[in-house]
Amino acid sequence: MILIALGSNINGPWGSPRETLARAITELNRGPVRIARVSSLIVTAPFGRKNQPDFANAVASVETHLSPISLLARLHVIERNAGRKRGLRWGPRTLDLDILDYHGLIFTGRGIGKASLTLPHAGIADRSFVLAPIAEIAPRWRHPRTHQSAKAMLARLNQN
Ligand code: PH2
Ligand code: MG
Ligand code: MG
Repeated sequence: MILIALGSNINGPWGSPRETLARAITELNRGPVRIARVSSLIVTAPFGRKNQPDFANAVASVETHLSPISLLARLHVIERNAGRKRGLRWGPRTLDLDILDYHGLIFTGRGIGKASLTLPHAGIADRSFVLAPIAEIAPRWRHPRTHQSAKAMLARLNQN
């Protein structure tokens, strides 16, 4: 299973964060990439850097023969078309598309440009805004490293 996180917290050329996520789903479902499932959209308080607008978040599962890097390149094109400017780490963005899991692959290496790519995404365990949508659309999914379900990870997160 390939899981992609979607996030937006400022208006862009595609409209509001909610409209931007809807358009991003349409753009993702093109060419070599097919959307399998899309979670409910949730509005979440900003994580990491507090003084910024709330986010619209969702998770989609996709099917593709693209490699992780080729898929990442495709995500970056969609982010750019949505008006994304790369700025502050954890700062406001019109659209963020992150690969959360690529068929259970465990990998850290070159991403695109100066960025590195880590799979599964390093932030899954402490972000309820990805765990809750994963639990919704992929209840049988397990974290490739810890083998915990999203529901179990969410329960652990809510304990702390
Ligand atoms: N993305 C970030 C930083 N903080 N907070 C929420 N609630 N949702 C996000 O998608 C998000 C965030 C960096 O990618
Ligand atoms: Mg992100
Ligand atoms: Mg990102």
